[in-house]
Amino acid sequence: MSVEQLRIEAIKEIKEASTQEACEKVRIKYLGRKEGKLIEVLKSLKDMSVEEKRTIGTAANELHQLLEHELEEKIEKIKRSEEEKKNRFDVTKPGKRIASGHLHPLTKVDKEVRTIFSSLNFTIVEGPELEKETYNFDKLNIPAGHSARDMWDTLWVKKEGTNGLLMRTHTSPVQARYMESHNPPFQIIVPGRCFRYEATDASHEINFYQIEGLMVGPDITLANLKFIIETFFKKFFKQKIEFRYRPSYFPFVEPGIEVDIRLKGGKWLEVMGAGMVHRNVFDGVKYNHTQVQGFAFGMGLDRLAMIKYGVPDIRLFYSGDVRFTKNFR
Ligand code: FA5
Repeated sequence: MSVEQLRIEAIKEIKEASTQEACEKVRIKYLGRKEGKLIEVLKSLKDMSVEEKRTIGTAANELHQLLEHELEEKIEKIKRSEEEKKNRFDVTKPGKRIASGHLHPLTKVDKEVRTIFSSLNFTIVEGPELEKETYNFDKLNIPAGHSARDMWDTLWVKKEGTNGLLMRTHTSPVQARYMESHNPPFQIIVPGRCFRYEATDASHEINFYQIEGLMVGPDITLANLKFIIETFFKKFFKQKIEFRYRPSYFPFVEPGIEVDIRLKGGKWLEVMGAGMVHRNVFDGVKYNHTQVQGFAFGMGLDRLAMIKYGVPDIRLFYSGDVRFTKNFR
């Protein structure tokens, strides 16, 4: 085969080679030291005339250089296109997950509680966090000097005779506020933030949330309280629950009770204070206590969230640590 024919053939094959391996095969076929086609041409030179040796030898050397150059270029080209392929946007690949925001677990529980009570026909009412002493205490049958004031460690903002200002220690003051401007029958819940001047621990914060409940009408009894509470907890925990009612004391209810619940396989947990509204509270808001009765309850929203999500320490909710909150997507 002439050098020229070899050139045409080899160039054609280099053009057709689409991988690095294919290029290597072409290189061995034409430039291989042992059996390469060009070596064969050089071997055959020994039987030729001096003139032929010179022209064919030179042509063979030039072809060698040419093919090496062509192969090198082709391999570079293949490498470049492989690199491009790797970097190309592949629409068939699964997408990257974009980190999106989500609600705080306490906000979730708050929303859920509101939804359940709304479905039971309760109206949602709110009241001020900075509260007058009279609403937080006096109108709830806890006059100045009453030892029951010690039940609530209070953050006072202003002490002024009996007209002090404080950060409300519970949501119960909204009971009096609402009754002063509304007539029974009604049923409300009051979700809201409360403050207590206490040492914090796994179940106590200086700032936490409560949900107050109040239902007043001509013939409301403890049986209504029991029904509403049990319906609420069953809807909230979506499982069978055991209930325990213990006598307790809060100045604004009579009788006063404490409600415990037990979830499947768990232990008894105290979840709320409750009772029948005290006649002194009705008298204070100018209701006729011979004509109306009512029940009230107050529960800790943080405690509900702790039970629901198995959170061991209330302080985690307020830590601002996203490693904690991101568990509640
Ligand atoms: C009260 O605050 C009453 N106002 C509840 C009430 C309302 C009784 C209506 C009767 C009628 P108590 O101090 O027990 O009660 O608080 C109620 C709930 O708030 C507790 O069961 C607990 O879940 C939550 N709680 C109280 N203190 C803290 C605190 N420091 N940190 C977190 N949660 C708290």
